Amino acid sequence: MKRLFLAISPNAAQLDTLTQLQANIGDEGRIVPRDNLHMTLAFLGQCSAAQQEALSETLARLAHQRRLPAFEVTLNTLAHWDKPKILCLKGEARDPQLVSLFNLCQRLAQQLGLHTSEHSFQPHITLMRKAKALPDIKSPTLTLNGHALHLYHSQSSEQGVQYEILASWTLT
Ligand code: 2AM
Repeated sequence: MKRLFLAISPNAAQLDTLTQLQANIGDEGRIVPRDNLHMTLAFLGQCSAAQQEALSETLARLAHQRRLPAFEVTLNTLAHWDKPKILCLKGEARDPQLVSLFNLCQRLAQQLGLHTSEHSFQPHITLMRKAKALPDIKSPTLTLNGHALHLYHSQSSEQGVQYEILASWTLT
């Protein structure tokens, strides 16, 4: 079994902006390493090889049929979420193509008997975990262009959790 999730990766310039922001949010928590920064569309939980294969086949077919929508989303609000104790840069899902991609990912997860989101969709990138409070600093504005959907494997290692991209599909 592998712990998997579907997510979007910021580009290099956006990663620079995010790491700069991280440098200003203090040290009362665990900074998410640059390589781990992502915007989740579906956390799938523990997946069997068969579930992973079925998911990958379906996404490959949909990508080939150009049925995975590209999108834009603006993240511009720094938020502290009490329950998961994270600090994130968040935005609103205004682009119907993003809403439709989110719904598609959730539907696939449900069809495969995987974990589905218990919350309404709030696009965000987690910057810090075990965060205690919201720092009083100005949020940058980040516009993500979703051009590719990635399947990530979340692995615990001695250096902490590491995310490996197992597969990617083009959004159109
Ligand atoms: P996040 O996007 O708010 O950081 C991999 O664990 C990713 O899936 C994380 O980035 C995490 O949250 C997201 N995720 C969503 N729901 C989760 C859950 N129930 N358990 C663990 N991670 C979850």
